[in-house]
Amino acid sequence: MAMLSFEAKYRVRGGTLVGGDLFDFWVGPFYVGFFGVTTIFFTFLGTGLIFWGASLGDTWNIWKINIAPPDLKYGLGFAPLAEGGLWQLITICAIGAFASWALRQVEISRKLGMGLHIPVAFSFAIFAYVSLVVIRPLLMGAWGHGFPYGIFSHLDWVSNVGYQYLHFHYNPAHMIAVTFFFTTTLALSLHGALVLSATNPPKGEAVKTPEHENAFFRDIIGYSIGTIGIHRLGLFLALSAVFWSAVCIVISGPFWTLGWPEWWNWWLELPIWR
Ligand code: UQ2
Repeated sequence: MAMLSFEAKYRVRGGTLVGGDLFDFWVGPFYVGFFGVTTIFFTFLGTGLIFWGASLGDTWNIWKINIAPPDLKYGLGFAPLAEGGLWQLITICAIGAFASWALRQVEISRKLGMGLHIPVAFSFAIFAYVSLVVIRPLLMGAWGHGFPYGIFSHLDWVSNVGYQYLHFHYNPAHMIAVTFFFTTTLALSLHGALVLSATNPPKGEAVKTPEHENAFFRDIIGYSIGTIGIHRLGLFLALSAVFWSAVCIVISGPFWTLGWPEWWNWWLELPIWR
């Protein structure tokens, strides 16, 4: 079946979480749904607020535009629009848009009778963002602990917060996150290379099968994880990288205020040395 007729066949009513049939329609190739409407709403409002915030700054240089969170003195209250209030509204719009997008993924997955792996995976990315601009600021008692919205400014924020803990690479959760990021690239490069090598035989030869893929890895390391297994592993590695990234920043401040190198003193203080 050609893909276009396949899509027409599965462009079916139902699977909505909210709104019943009311928003159950498509605009061109795009499914709308209640959460399509809310995604558009939050995206346009949030983008408009970003332009408003940028217009209050002193540059239109794309790299240098900055919309900062409120000063720490505002604590967990609302700040005046020009003093971080816009940042707060933009944050609400961002979370509204991201959550709407995830729920639109849920509706489409339900329509197609698929698992919810895609929205679950995307929710880890949302969790990473929310841990930076909501969870950690809440735990530290001020919205001012969120990161600023700007290309260079958010890089400066990451560097400054890192140095506040002397050497972030000594943060054990950061170590785990980095290891998962690197392992993710290893797994994807193995997988991408394996699939392309099997599907690109010498001219005139038939495309190779998963049996060839299994045989390659059994020959070289004595183990093949399998064609579904590699995708389960990839999802696990990628989500673990995001999860431990969120953990590593949420514990910095709320649960550990010294330099991260000092955290390792527990090792030197073990009674085995006495
Ligand atoms: C594999 C397999 C695939 C793959 C890959 C492997 C046929 C097409 C890449 C090999 C992967 C292994 C052995 C796991 C490596 C472990 C880590 C932590 C990187 O066996 O099945 O399917 O793409």
